[in-house]
Amino acid sequence: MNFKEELNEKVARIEAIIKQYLPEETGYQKTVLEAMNYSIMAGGKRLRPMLMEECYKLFGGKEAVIEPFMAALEMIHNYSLIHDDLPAMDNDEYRRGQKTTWNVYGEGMAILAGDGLLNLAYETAAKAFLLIEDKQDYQRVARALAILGRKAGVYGMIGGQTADVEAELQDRQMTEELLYFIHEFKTAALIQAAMTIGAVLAGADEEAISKMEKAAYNIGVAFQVQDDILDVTSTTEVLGKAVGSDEKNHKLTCVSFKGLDASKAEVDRLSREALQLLSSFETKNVFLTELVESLITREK
Ligand code: GRG
Repeated sequence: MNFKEELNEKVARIEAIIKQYLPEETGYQKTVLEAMNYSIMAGGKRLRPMLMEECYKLFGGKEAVIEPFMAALEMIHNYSLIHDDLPAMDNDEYRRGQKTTWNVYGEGMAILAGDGLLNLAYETAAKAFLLIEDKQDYQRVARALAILGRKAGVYGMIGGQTADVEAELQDRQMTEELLYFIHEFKTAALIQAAMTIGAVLAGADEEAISKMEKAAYNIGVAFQVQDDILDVTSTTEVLGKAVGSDEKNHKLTCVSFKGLDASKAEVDRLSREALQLLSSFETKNVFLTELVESLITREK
């Protein structure tokens, strides 16, 4: 099987896992449940759960305990996209080639759908406790839950989004430090959650976990810089969302700060460093390496 076929197979498997944890659309709250399912099943690369599972496998993980965490992280990612698309934030009407959640269900329902997915994420991740028996595994699951909360919260994604929103509203002078703070916290934090949770649940040692956190930082920042690049070089058809939205929203990005060529070089440098870190582990995961390589040249 080549990389592309393997990737498609893994996406289908991840979607089947996520579906197991999604709500039934019944009851007086049916509309919000529909909006939650609409958002999470509207496509997407499933990059975060994929990285999580591949890191888990790299350190010898073989159990189902990883699955609720994979679903939970994708729920958190999708809640952040629903809220980010709202008129009060980026005011985007299309994502993944489909109408955004607020554009279909209205703003109030989209806020609630995001909140619903965020809560469901922790309810889902907590189900990992029901899949284990050893005391050692309980400690790993507890640590993984704490990582999820921290990296998704004010010391992670929400913190990065806060700095981003303020930089935009106040036309704050962008410095390299602020740019990297935003990229690290807004984007790399969830990638770090994915990769370190995989390592923690598989029982990797402390040195390997912190090396994985560093590799994930590089992958996450490179991913965001590539996102900045695609916003100016791609098309709405390929991306499935409006291009040029960073300029429209007065966002200072790596491209506006350093220029296109320097941004491309940055994606390459950060990714190569991440690949070096991954190759320094005793065990190998060829698919994980190929996945990181594919992100350097990703077109959407
Ligand atoms: C609103 C709390 C809150 C947070 C928003 C993640 C985020 C912070 C905003 C989303 C917009 C954005 C540009 C985020 C940076 C990370 C990023 C490039 C997200 C898109 O991730 P993909 O490409 O999405 O993995 P798919 O559609 O493939 O799932």
